[in-house]
Amino acid sequence: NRRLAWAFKKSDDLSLYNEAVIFFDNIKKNQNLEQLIERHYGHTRNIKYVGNCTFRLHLQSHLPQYQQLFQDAADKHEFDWRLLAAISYQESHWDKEAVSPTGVKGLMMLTQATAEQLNVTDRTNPQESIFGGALYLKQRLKKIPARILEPDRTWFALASYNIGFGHLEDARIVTQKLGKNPDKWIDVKQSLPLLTKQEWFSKAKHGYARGKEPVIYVDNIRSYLDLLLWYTSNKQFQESSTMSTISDQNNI
Ligand code: BLG
Repeated sequence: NRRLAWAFKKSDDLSLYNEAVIFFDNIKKNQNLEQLIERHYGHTRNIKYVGNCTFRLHLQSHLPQYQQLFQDAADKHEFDWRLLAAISYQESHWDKEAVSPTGVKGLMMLTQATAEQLNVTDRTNPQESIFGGALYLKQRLKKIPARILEPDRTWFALASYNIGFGHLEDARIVTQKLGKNPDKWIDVKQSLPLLTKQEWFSKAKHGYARGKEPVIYVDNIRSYLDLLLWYTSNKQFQESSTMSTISDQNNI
């Protein structure tokens, strides 16, 4: 943790300083400051976990095999490929054979039911999994009310990808009941965990849900996305990624 400060030119004229004090008072009162902090730092409390060297190792050892597929699927559905790659890292650590104890499988961890709905026949096939996951995310996005703007729209779609649209709707209703804004991720992320509490899930349409999971899920994806944006904008990454593609083609 580092504290931030604003610096002002030393002067007898305090008018700028006074305006700044009023400005910060206002954005604290109307919660704009809280929104800004959530938008830029809300997901970084897990950064110790994602900022370790495993991610960097996987970036070199696993990502190059799938990068083109992420790019193709992203082009088809108008996403940033790094968002799809971040989801896949959260889901499977870019392991195409990944399987959960409940049988959820593949790079994008599709359930059997979701795979059937998407016409995915082999969930361990990277192309089918990535294109299926991208289509499913697109469908989730379309279900989010149009008045919810980016980036919250994407965070809602991700939560729905993970926990299902019904439970997300329940959490939004809880948010409303608590007098908060059901269209803001910053508020809904506080209500989702309440779906584990009988007091709340007994009144929810879709019942009990492991509501803490989508909150961690979205935070982690945001952190992976930040890291991917950072690494891929770095010239060295671009060179090493091209090199690994060339050496793959030559079976080196
Ligand atoms: C998601 C499905 C949603 C489904 C929810 O589960 O899977 N998403 C995908 O298949 C992409 O369709 O919503 S529903 O159709 O409305 O019911 C809820 O059932 C997947 C989640 C589950 C989770 N990962 C993608 O995020 C997972 O792997 N859970 C493992 C649980 S355990 O470790 O086996 O206990």
